[in-house]
Amino acid sequence: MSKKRIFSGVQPSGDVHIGNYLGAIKNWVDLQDEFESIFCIVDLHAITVSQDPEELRRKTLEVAKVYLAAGIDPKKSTIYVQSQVSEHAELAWILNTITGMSELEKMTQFKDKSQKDGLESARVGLFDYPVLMAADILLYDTEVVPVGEDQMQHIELARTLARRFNKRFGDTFVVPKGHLKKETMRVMGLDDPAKKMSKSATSEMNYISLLDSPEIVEKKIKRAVTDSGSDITYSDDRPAIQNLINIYSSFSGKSPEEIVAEYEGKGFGEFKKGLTETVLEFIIPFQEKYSSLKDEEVIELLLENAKKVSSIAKNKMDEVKNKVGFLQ
Ligand code: AQP
Repeated sequence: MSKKRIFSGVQPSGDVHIGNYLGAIKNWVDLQDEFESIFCIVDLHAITVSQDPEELRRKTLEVAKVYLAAGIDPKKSTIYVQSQVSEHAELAWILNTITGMSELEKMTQFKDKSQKDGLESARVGLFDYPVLMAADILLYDTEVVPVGEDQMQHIELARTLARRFNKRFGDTFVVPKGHLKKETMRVMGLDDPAKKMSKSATSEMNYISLLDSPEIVEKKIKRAVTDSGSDITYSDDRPAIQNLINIYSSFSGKSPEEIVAEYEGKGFGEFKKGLTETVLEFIIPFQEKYSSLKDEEVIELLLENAKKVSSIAKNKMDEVKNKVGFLQ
């Protein structure tokens, strides 16, 4: 029996942080044996907010190297760059014609991101982001999409559009399912546990980048906000320490209960020291692997893989164009 297919991606914008890793990339690594896996660097999504062209090129390569250094095995999984497969944009256009304005107006990510600089300066591309994401997923007959919780609303739209298209034009798309890892579906900001850890956060103290030096990691954890009281407990009414315990737990494999027991009677200082060591146990070898990757080899791999997935994407687009009624 052939394996089910998974698809997911990260935008080459800002610094890839431990929220992206724990919420998404780590799950991909765990799932790549069980599924046929396609992981994209979604640069078309990244330009929905302003970009510097040189920076975008550099970040695109950086994200590819992050995937590889984090454990995505290029023999098992296909990693490629979205803009190198033109069918993503082509399918997004067709899906635009079956998507309601009101469906996109409801999207939390658009509301949050457009609020940052004011609705007046938000671009149509940002508004349309979820439709492009639906195209990414549907193009490959994806069955499972492993993401963080912030993307679940977009996956719901992809499911709706797949069903709508199938109903109107006949069975064409697989209806995908989102896949969340409960404990890390929402890693919160170190400076504010009420908001998710985010690449575009105004303060660098919000996140730990996978490429932060050990000294910076230590400093950021030291400065991370904590709740009132001084003991280490795990509960919803202590969101800051709960978030730090979740991070500790995901990197160490220990349960929150084990961590709480380990730090019973000890204060935040000792806990943060343990957390720093645990995060660095991952980050240091990760960065060694990252530095050993050669740019030219990664660029070549990405180009080869784009050709490989293009044939899947092209077949699907031929089917879509035929069903929609384009002369072929
Ligand atoms: N804080 C988070 N906790 C868990 N998962 C997260 N993800 C993002 N932030 C968290 C997941 O990471 C994957 C890639 O995200 P993205 O690059 O597509 O952009 P995003 O979701 O918009 O992430 P950021 O870091 O918050 O970037 P900006 O600031 O640009 O919006 C996705 O699977 C996402 O769910």
